[in-house]
Formats: sequence, structure tokens, C-alpha cells
Amino acid sequence: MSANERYWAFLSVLHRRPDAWAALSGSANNPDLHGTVRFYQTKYGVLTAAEVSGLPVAAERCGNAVFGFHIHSGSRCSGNEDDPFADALTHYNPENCPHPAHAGDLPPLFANRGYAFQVFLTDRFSVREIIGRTVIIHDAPDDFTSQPAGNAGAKIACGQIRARQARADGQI
Ligand SMILES: [Cu+2]
Ligand SMILES: [Zn+2]
Repeated sequence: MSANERYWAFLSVLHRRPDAWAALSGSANNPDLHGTVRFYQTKYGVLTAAEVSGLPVAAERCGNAVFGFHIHSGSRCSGNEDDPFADALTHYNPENCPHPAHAGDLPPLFANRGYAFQVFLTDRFSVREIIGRTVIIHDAPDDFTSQPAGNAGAKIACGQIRARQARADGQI
């Protein structure tokens, strides 16, 4: 397959129903924050498409518009007063690597007046192994250096990764 053919093949993958997806909701302090992350298994890795609205918009010039983005190992978006999504636990890291070599480390979201749309490829995990885990958005950029989690700040949105549902008519 030529590079050009591969490009168009990836675009066509995005027309499929995703193999897994997560519906993200903001914390109590971020009620307008919502998003969907779709995961498509390909032979090159997992094509991941994130579409998020309601990200915090900085009032000041040069304010932050980059938000840490990870798959966390926990299965629930519950928590406590200090950390509303504490039960999402830490970055998904089956190989016991340092950050940012965790399997769950994703490119941070770049917001456009609170809206982000990103598609990227990662071969650090398969769709199958992330089902039941969680996707987290943080309120600060990931510095891709600090341990254990890139100093990305508070968790502001969370969603559980679910497998694609079989359709009622028996097609999958
Ligand atoms: Cu995180
Ligand atoms: Zn990490």
C-alpha cells in the first residue's frame, strides 16, 4: 500500500463504527465539559479520535489551552471531594514503564476556544485491553517529564471505555 493509499484508508476507518468508545463528562466544577473518544483497531495500531467541547477557556492572553490526556487503569469515574475521579487510578501501564512511556499516555488535547478535535494513531495498546478502563482529561498540560504522571494537574473529565455494542439485527 502506498503512503497515499494508506492515508485514504485511515480516513475510511473513521467512517466505521468504533470498536470501543468512551463518553466523557466533566467534574462538578466543569459541568459543560463533554466529549467522545472513539477507538478503531487497525493493523498499524489503534486509531483514536477525540472530540471534546466545553474545555476551560483561559481569560488571560497566553492562558492555558493544552490539557493532559491519558488512559487510566481504573474502571470507574467516581472519587472524593479532593479528586472527583480518584477511582480512575493511575496511567495505564502494563509494562511498568516511566511516564511518558506508559501505554496510556496520549497526545494532550489542544483546545480551540474550548473545543478539541484530534485523531492520532498509537500502537501502545490494543482496543481489547483498554475496554473497561477510563479516559481522563486534566486541567494542565502534560510536561512529558515529571513522574509519575507529567504534572498534568487535576482531573477535570472522565469516561469509561466501552466495547462496541452488537447491533439488534445481528450485524456487528
Ligand atoms: Cu491522567
Ligand atoms: Zn503516563
